[in-house]
Amino acid sequence: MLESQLKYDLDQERIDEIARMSRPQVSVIGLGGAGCNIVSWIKQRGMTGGRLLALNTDANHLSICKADKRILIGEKTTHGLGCGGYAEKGEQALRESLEVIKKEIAGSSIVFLVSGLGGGTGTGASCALAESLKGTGPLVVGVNTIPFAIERVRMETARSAIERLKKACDTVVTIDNNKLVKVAGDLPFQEALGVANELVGVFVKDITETITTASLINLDFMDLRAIMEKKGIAAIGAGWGQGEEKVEKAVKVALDGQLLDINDVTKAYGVLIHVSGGEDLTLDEVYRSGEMVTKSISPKAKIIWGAKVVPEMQGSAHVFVCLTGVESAFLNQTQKPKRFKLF
Ligand SMILES: Nc1nc2c(ncn2[C@@H]2O[C@H](COP(=O)(O)OP(=O)(O)OP(=O)(O)O)[C@@H](O)[C@H]2O)c(=O)[nH]1
Ligand SMILES: [Mg+2]
Repeated sequence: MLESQLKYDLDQERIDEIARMSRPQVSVIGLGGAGCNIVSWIKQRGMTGGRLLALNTDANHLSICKADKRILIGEKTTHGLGCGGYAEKGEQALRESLEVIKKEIAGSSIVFLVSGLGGGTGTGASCALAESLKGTGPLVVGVNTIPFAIERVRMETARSAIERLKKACDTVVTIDNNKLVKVAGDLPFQEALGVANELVGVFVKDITETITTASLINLDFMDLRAIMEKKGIAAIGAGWGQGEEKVEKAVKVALDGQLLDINDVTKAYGVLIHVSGGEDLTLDEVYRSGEMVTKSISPKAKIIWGAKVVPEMQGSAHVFVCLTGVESAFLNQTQKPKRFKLF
């Protein structure tokens, strides 16, 4: 009797141990000003199951950043002063600090590289880090914002960075700041940036938590890998709904293309749907959201789900969809941005 009890206890311990060992390790790295702001947003909200790193060449900005670990990169290259919009400098700074970064993220199963494209540090360092991580083991997911149209010259910098990231990362999720601002309404610039940071922050936080902790529906890391590994560009959409049919309403908004940086959703290879809602959220509602997506996209697309209950969200639902293997509308814009005429 005692012996069998002992064996039972050992088996239980072994299950817990294997569960601990097999839990994917997630590193979320914010690079440059925007990337660090997004990491700070996540840190302030709290995230379980992943590690938050903030990397910048700008010591001042880094000092007000919130993260599990902050790293001043390229001290010799930039002396803590930032890159002033020069992506080559950002790249050089990253190379200078590469070994330190690699040690910090050793053993990760998934690495998110979060940055706002168009400047120096985030653009150059994201490209260089993605290239040096390629083929080394972890699933590398770039999460990048596209500059505002008013930042004309930065658009070209961003475009060539996306081309590079597309080759180096498994998936590059592009989020257009211009569309975000439209969705957010008539907000002052700083507040509009806050909305952008929140959307990107929620996306990274929800994926991380659903693959590392128990939730209503857990996303399996291997499923995530299947839709994101070597898939090129991805786009995300988000929607909110309330009352009856809240999930359906949220899915409709998420797919209506206001935010998605793609021209043709039917070409998506894979879809990740994440639903958050109050304790009234039912599994049926969540599965129905999948059916809606299948109808709007393509019956051939591979769909994976994650869902979690947030007690404060009673009566409402938040849905994000991530469409992988798509073509970026931004990248396909052939016309060059118009230049300012000075005289
Ligand atoms: N979503 C979001 N985008 C931002 C934010 N700050 C800047 N951006 C966008 O990101 C681009 C890059 O800006 P930063 O991240 O500040 O630049 P950086 O990478 O620090 O580059 P350097 O300062 O030149 O070293 C900008 O052109 C904006 O389009 C932010 O807080 N949130
Ligand atoms: Mg900066």
